[in-house]
Amino acid sequence: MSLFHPSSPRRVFAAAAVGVALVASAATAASAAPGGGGSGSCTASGSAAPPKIVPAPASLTTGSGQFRLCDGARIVVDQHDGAGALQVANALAGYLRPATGFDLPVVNSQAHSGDISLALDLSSDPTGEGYKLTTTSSMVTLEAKTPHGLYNGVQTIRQLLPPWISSPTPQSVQWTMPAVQIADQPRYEYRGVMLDIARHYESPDAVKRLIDQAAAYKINTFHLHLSDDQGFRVVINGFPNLATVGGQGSVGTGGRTVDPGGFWTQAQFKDVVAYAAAHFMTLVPEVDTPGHNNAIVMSEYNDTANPLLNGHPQDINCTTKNPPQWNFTGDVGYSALCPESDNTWTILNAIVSQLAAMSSSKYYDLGGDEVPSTVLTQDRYAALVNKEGGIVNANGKTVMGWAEIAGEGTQLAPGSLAEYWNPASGSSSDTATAHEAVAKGMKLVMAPASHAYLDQKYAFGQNVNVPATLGLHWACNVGCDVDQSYNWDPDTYVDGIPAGSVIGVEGAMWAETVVNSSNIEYMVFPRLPALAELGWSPKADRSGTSSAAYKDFVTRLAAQGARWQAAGQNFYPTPEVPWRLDLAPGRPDVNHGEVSGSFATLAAPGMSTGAVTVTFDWGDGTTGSGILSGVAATDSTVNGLYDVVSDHTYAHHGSHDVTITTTAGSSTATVHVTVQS
Ligand code: TNX
Repeated sequence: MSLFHPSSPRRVFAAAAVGVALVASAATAASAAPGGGGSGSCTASGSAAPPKIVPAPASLTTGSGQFRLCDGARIVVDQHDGAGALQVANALAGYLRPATGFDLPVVNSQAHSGDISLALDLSSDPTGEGYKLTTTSSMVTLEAKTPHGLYNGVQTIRQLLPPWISSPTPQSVQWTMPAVQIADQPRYEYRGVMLDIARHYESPDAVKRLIDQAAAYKINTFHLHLSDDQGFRVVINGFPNLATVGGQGSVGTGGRTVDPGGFWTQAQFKDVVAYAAAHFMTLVPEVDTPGHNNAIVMSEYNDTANPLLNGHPQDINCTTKNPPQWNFTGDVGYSALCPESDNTWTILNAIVSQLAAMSSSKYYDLGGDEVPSTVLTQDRYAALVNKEGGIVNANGKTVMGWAEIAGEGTQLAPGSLAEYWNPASGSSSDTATAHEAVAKGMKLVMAPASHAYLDQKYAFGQNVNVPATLGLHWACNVGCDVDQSYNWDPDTYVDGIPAGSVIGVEGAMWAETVVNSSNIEYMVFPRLPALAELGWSPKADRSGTSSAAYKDFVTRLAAQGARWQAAGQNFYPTPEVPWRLDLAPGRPDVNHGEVSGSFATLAAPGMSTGAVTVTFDWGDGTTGSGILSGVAATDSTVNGLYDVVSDHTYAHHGSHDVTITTTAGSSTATVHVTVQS
C-alpha cells in the first residue's frame, strides 16, 4: 500500500507589474522538483554545513556529499514496527512540513532514493534510547530498537538540516544534510528540566512550549513543581480550596493586583502529561512537603466544613505563624505541615494518590527541601518524609525529592531518588546529603545550584546585572553563564560517590522572578542544552573554558541560535558563544523592473543592525549594499530576525542571481531574479 501523494504545486513567488513580470526566489528552490521518486532535478549545490549537533552524539563520522530533502520525499516506516514507530514518523513529518512546505507523506513502503526511512531494527541498545542514523546523497536511514530511540534520532535529523527548518512558515532554502554516520546513545537515563509554576503561575500552553523546546535536546523528564509557599496549581478532588484559595497568588502579588495566580484542572494536567509523552518525556509532579507549603496551609487550615477533614484542620499548621498568613515574597523556611495531624495525612493522601494516578513518570516528588529545625525538628521532618514515602510507594511510585530527604532518620525504599541541589562540591562537608543518599541505597540526580539552577543570573557584580530584571544570584555571586552550566561532571562533582549512583542531571527553572514564556526561555536557553549535553554525551574533559570539549561545544551551540530565532523562541545571546550569521533568501517586491524590499532574512543573535554589514552582487555586473531592519534586543529579549532590505533597477530583462553576503563572508544567500519583458 502506498500513501504517496503527488507533490503539491511548487510555490513561486511572483509579483506582476505592468509590462514586466519579475520572479524572485531562492536560486536553488526555483529548480525544485519532486525528488522522492529519484528525480534528478532536485540536486544539491555547494556543500552542506558540517554537522553541529547538541548534545554531541556518542559517535559521528562524516561522509562525503550531502542529502537533499526535496518536495516528493516520503517518510517511510514499516507497518510491522507498530504504532510507536508510526507516531515518531508522524512527529518527524510534523517537524519538517511547516518550513519546507512539502507534503512528506508517511508511507508503509519500500524506501526510494530521496526518502527518509525509519525502522525498529537495531538489535542492541542497552539504554532503550539509542539510534543509528546514516545520511547519504540518496537517502536518510534511521534505525533504533525503540520508538524513543527513533525519536532521539529525529531530533538529530532536525539539527542536520539548515536552521530555517524550525520556521513555522515555508522558507526558500535548500534542505540539505551533510552525509554522516551516527551511532548514539545517552550517558545517563535521567535528563530533566524542572519548571516551577508555583511562584508564578504558568498555563498548560506555556509548559507545552517548554516541552517542545527541551525535547529538541533529548531531555526525557519534565519535573513540574506544582506547589510552594505562594501557590498551589492543580485541582485536587475533595479539596477544592487548594486550587481556588491556594492558586490565587504568585510571588509579588502585593494584594493580588499584579502577578495573578491560577491553577490547572485535572483534565489540563492529564493533557500536559499526554503532550509530554508524545515528546517522549515523562512528567514528574512535585508537591513540596513538609516545608514550602504555605499555600496548602492557607487553603486548608480553615476548611472546617470539609467532610473529609475532622472539623479542626487548624492542626495542620506548623508554620512559624499562628494563625498562618499569606507571604508573597520569596522568603523560604517558615512553613510546614504538622506530621502529627490526621488532617495533614488526609490531605497528602489525596494529593499523592490523585497526582500519582495522573502522571506518567515512575517517580513522584515529595519535595522535602529547606525545613529548618526551628520549624520542624529533624525527627518530625523524618517522620513526615517516611510516612509520605510509604504513601508514594503504595500508589505505585518511587520517591523522588530534594537531597534533604536522605537526611538523618529518613528511611526510603532503595532506588528512591535524591536531587542534589547544594552548590557544595568535592569533599566539602556540605555535600553530606549526597553521601547519606548513597549510603541509604538511593540514586542521585545532580542539579548543583551553581551549575544547574536556571533562575540564576548570567552575570552579576559591580555594575553588571544580566539579565537586569530577571533572576537571582545566591548560588552564582558573579553569575552563571554557559561555561558554568557546561564545565562540571555529574559523576565526580561530589567526591567518593560510587559509579552508577548518579543517574542523571536536571536544570531547575525556579520562578520567583520569571512571569511568562519569554522570561523562562531567556533563562533556560542556552543553558539547558549545556546540561543536556552533560546528560547525554560521553564523559569528556569539561574542566574549563580552555578545554577542547568546551570550545567544540560553544561552536555547536552557536548553530542553535538561528534555530531559536527562526522558531520565535527567546534566549540569552551570551557573549560566551560565537553566534553565527545565517541568511535565508527572501521575497523582494517588483515595481516596473525595480526590485526592492526584503531580499533575505538574517539571523544574527546578539548583534544589532549596525553591527552587520551586508553587500549585494546584483548579478548584472553591479554591486550595492543593504540595510537591516528588525526588532532590537532588550535586557530580557534577544533581537529579532532582521530583514535585509535593498533595491535595484535592472537595465535589461533576463535572469540574475543576486548574491547577498554578510560581514566577513560569514553567510551568503542567493536570490534568483527573473525580469521578463
Ligand atoms: C532554592 S534549594 C530552592 C527554591 C528557590 C530557589 C531559588 C531548593 C530545593 N529550593 O525554593 O526557588 O532556590 O533559586
